[in-house]
Amino acid sequence: MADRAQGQVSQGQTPEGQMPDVLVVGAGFAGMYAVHRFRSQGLSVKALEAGSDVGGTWYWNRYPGARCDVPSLEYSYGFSAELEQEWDWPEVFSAQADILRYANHVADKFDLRRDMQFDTRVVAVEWLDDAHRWRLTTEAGERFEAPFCVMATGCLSIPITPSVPGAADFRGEVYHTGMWPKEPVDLAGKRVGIIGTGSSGVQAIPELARQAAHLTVFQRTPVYTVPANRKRMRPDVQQEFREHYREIREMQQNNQGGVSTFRPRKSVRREARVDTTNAPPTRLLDLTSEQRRDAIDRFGLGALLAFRDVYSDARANEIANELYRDTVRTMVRDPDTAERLLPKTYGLGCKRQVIDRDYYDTFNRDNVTLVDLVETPVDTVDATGVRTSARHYELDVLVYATGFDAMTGALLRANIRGRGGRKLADKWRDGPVAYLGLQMAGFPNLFTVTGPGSPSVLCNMLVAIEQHVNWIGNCIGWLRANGARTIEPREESETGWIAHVNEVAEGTMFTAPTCNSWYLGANVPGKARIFMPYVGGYPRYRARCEREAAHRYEGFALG
Ligand code: N01
Repeated sequence: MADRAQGQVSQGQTPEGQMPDVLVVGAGFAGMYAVHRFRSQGLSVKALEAGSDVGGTWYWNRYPGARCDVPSLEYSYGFSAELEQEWDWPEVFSAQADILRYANHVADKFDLRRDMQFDTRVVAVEWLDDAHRWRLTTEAGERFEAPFCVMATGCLSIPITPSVPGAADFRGEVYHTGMWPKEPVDLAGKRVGIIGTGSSGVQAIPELARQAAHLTVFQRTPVYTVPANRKRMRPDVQQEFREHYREIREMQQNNQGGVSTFRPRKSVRREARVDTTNAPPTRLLDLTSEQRRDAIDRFGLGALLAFRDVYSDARANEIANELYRDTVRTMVRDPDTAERLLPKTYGLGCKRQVIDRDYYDTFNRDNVTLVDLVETPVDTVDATGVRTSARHYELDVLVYATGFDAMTGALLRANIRGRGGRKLADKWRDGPVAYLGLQMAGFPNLFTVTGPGSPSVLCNMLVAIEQHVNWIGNCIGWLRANGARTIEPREESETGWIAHVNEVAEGTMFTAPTCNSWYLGANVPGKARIFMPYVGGYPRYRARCEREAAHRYEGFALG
């Protein structure tokens, strides 16, 4: 290891005392699989992680109510049949604690920690032109070097806290959902305020309301949220998945969002008998208004998400938005509160769909107050609470559920410098430019897992991660076998890909003029507005990556 006092270069010693082949930044699901995959192909690897253990998103986001919106049987690694067969999920959609338990199990089973260093934040990533390798510097001053560097830093890993005047004066407890403490937070008898009503806020609000004496929700933009599936895992359903896992993983590979269409037949007989000839049409516009109402009465608000035209046709979208609003008006008892909770300035499908447990019902509780920050903006935070333009709210605890500097935040904060010392921050001044979300021209041998321009957050993340790590591992293996030392995209590959990423996003609700989402960078003041993930579908994207590998990486320059 580095001699911190003298600032000497440590070359990221592996057990054999050599410089590793690959340095990996991050030990979330991407970094964990990268360590395992690279090791299994005979590469030496070292992963550096800012947290004290594995888990990434699921390590940091421990706020009450945190859980995944992809079924756990699918939001799990597919690389080990043994792992699939031995792990039991307690719920269909798992809570954070269970997902973190799974991450720990994987780390133990594959002995991943042996090649990981925790409590180590990377603050500089620099290409050494003459030595043809990357040098990583940590906050503590340690240095690591390797010919390849893989940024497995996550898409939503840099929490943002808005700069509210006086925020530092608040004398109560302050938390961010994305950096929730490991130790239990006792909210009993306390007056809690929460700012933010995105996925994190919507999940946290019902739980905080149950625990606190009083909860004040400071809402700037109302949310579209649909009720979550809350089923316990049935052992026979899990068993049936286990019997079909190879087929399921194959289906994931061919699904737009990386989630299979597998439906248990043996264990869920009743559903299997449903007469599909009476299935609802897939276009909302094809239904009469009575049929639309009936669909919501029977299947709840989530029914609106099943109609494809809601995402592609502005008329269908507005009909769905209005149906949504009408339904919420029936769910919240106080009409003024209900009206304030209705999203009116943008449509369904613009943002990542939020899934909740008891969100609207929480506003029927006596101990919950909704504050509309558009009507009465925050003036200041002071020692005892939050002052809006209308009044002062006394608080003991203030929770920020204010989101992340998504997709690019972690990469830019790592101070990456490529050939000739060129800063990634300069290259990305007008938005991220990368080829396939995997590599950037001018930054040889640097790979990003689920980087901007790849399906990433629009895909089952575990599927997207495994595909990227496999591609990177194969690429490094191929370079070695073919005597190439470096790889980076050709500039024209990059510009062509970005044009394609923009083209497929155009005309969708994601990029509607009324839409302001973190996908577009709109949640960070000053961030370039550009749609960052690839919306053209995972199978199409995967085929493009495979074509590159099959054609000797023709879109890349080799050195
Ligand atoms: O963050 P967000 P998030 N004053 O950016 C508000 C994933 N995730 O952490 O819209 C007042 O969505 C902001 O208001 P506005 C998932 O991909 C998944 O909730 O900017 N309010 C908004 O209401 C998700 O999309 C899961 O007007 C301010 C909120 O803070 C992503 O993470 C669970 C403000 C931020 O919402 C991010 O979700 C949790 C200010 N100055 C997260 N600044 C699941 O798997 C911001 N806000 C289910």
